[in-house]
Amino acid sequence: QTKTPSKVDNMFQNYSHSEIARDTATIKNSVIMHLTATFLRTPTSMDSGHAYLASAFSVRDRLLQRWNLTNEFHDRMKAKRVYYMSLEFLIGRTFDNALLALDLRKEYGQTLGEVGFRLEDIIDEERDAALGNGGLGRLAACYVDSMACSDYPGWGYGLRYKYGMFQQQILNGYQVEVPDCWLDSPNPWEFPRPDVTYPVKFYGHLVRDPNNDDRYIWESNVVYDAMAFDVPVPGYGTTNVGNIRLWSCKTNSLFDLNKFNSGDYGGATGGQVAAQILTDVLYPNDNTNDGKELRLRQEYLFCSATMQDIIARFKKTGRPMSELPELAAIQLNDTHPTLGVPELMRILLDEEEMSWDDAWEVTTRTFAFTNHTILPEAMEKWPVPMLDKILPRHMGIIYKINLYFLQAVEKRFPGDRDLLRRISIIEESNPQQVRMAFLACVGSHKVNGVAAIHSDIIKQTIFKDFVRIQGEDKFINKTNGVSPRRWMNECNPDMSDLITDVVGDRSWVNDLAKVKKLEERVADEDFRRRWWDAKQKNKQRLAEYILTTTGIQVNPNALFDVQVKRIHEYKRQLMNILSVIYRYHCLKQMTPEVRAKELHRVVIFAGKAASGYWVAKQVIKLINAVAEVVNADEEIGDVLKVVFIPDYSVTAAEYIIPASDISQHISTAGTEASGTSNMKFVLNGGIILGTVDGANIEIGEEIGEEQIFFFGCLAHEVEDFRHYLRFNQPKPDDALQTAFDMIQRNTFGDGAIFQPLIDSVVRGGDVYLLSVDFPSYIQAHNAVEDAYRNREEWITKSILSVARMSKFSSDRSIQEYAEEVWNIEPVRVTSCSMGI
Ligand code: F55
Repeated sequence: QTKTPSKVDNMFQNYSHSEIARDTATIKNSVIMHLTATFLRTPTSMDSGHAYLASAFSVRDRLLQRWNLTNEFHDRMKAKRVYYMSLEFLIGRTFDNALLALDLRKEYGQTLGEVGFRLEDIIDEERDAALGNGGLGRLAACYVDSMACSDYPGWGYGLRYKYGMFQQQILNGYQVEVPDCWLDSPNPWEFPRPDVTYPVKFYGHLVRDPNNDDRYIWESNVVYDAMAFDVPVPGYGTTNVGNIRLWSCKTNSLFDLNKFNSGDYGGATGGQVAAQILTDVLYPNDNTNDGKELRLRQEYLFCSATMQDIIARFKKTGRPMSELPELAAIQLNDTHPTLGVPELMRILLDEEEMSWDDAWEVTTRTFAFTNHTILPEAMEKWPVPMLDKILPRHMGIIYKINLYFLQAVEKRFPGDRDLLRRISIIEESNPQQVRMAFLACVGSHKVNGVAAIHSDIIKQTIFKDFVRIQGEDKFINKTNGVSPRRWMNECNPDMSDLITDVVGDRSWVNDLAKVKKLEERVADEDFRRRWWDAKQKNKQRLAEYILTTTGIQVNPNALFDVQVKRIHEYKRQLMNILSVIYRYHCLKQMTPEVRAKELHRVVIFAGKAASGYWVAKQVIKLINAVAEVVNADEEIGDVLKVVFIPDYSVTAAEYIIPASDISQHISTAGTEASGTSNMKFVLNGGIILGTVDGANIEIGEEIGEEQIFFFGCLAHEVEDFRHYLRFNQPKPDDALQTAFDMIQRNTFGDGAIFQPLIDSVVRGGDVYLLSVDFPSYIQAHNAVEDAYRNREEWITKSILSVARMSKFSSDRSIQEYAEEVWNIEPVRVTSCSMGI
């Protein structure tokens, strides 16, 4: 029985007009309700774990109300949607974020206080949703946050990994990986949607449609089901709630009745167990592609379920398929979701029975593609035989896309065989490989890099021929950004309160241009003092965090010098620790009197190495070996401490970033596409020591060169240096040689285990140019020290930096994508404009 529309509208009107309850009595009731009815506890038997869960479920109820309102509203408005397809969403925690977005932090703090808990402790009970590796995954999370806050109708699509990014333990100085069983406890922030489930086929064979040359029937009996879980994304200061739809995998032959009837109860559900594997685990590689077949199947499950869902949602509008690009824009977060392109083609050709040309037009107008790296080892390529076996229909479609593309190019550039070989989507290697970046490029109407320098580089390197063929306008820059909600307001409450005082209200959180006003206060003595004190308090908080996670005691009055990011050779943590070794050497040479006058410094590292990346793991071991010797050296005392904080995560970053004085972003020029933590550090009043690379360059342009410490060779010089070093021994300067000598003389334990690291510089061609940049790196460190000693100058730098950083809000990035790539507009959700 269906209800009459008028009755539905009446119900909905009542529902949508009832704003969420904010009085503490109602909140307390709902927390107690969840405690008793959802978790079978009583107020007397409540521990902080259950206090968190009950509070979180009560916040979730309030979010749900707005979630429904938002989606119903967008449906009714037939708003154009953007779908951000990403294999990774590095969300972190949600509870505090939701409290701030809904403006309920005070109320929940009070309610929890009344039952004997501190809000900060309850917040600490939540586990991170770590469904990503690093920058790329966190960017996706910031972008969905910005879409929600700026009222853009946008959803993220991703995978619900049972095991997220592994947890890192440090044992005997080495990284040990521990599985991240984040779903072992109830997850208040996901809504299972068993009704939103799609079948996804693998393997099998093709049957040609005798009446339609473009159409095939794909027969397969390996079918998985992808079931949706929705993760709401609360918009700050708006009714709008975004969504991340994550797919979880199971078989669709739920139950094998024959096996069950023959008494094989285990076998009857065996299919389900096997199928789980597809969404079981996140691949823990950043910037490397190891080409595993399971990963390819993971990517396809994701793309197929997402494309089926997007089309099902589009069909509800009743518009013809040819109008898909008017109502949907799809962004590919790197090449990982590129199978979405042939999958959309397959659906349009085989199921919607469109012609090839019409289907291709719809596809290319719908997709756009973001490139995040040019490191050769990160480029996705799949062997043709593997793709052909797992996805025979898609392989056929890719061949045809390539054929038509090459034919068009041949027409415009007749006889240029080498051009065709270079741009072919199929690499003529043995076996042949599908170049996913080229497929993504050909299947999209826009291709972008993630910082100005990176967007230039990709136009001159991997997409050079494509720029000539498809035109300059297709290749654009969209400099990354970060969410001021999480990366200022949430993680740095004291600095945020100060900014709020200056701006007059908290509206800067959604409109970062307003922080410009800080410049007016740069000479205000009282303000400057409070600015310094806020940083000191954050350093105190980090010192406590370091003590509990490592047992190392650090002095909060020392300079905090931070490098936290994935461990990778191109990011050059090795260069950093070698400079620490050299500093240690210099300090040891000094008389106690001279040494006592040195600037005190805490060098902080954190970051995970991919499990199979041996060199990166040795770097972690070296850092810990140096830390052990230096920290135990009584002569050195507080003048130098070295800390490796284990298990870097979004939550750890929220402690670390607000506490930094100087942070290091020291990749070899031209290798870090953008970086996003560089933005976070400066937005929290920290100063950058960095190379002329990625977004460092634009940060310098915005805040002024006096506010940033640059060093090292430039991107256009790298090729010549590398060429030179291929044929000539590198020449370490005295400082670098001293550091090598100390390692080899077993100052930090058995030096032999670190010889491969030294060899990567002196014998391996020094691909990342440590020997080239080391002298200017040491000089830059000295400049930092001089500047920090002049406290007043330092405070000025810090305030001016934050004031001039508004470009790096992800709200700006998202607005640019919306206007220049997606062609969508904000839709403000209001219950009165529901027209009911
Ligand atoms: C993950 C999986 C694969 Cl197969 C390849 C790469 C990655 C990954 O994590 N990449 C990544 O994080 N790239 C980073 O993207 C950031 C956001 O654009 C950039 O700021 C950063 O420079 C880049 O390295």
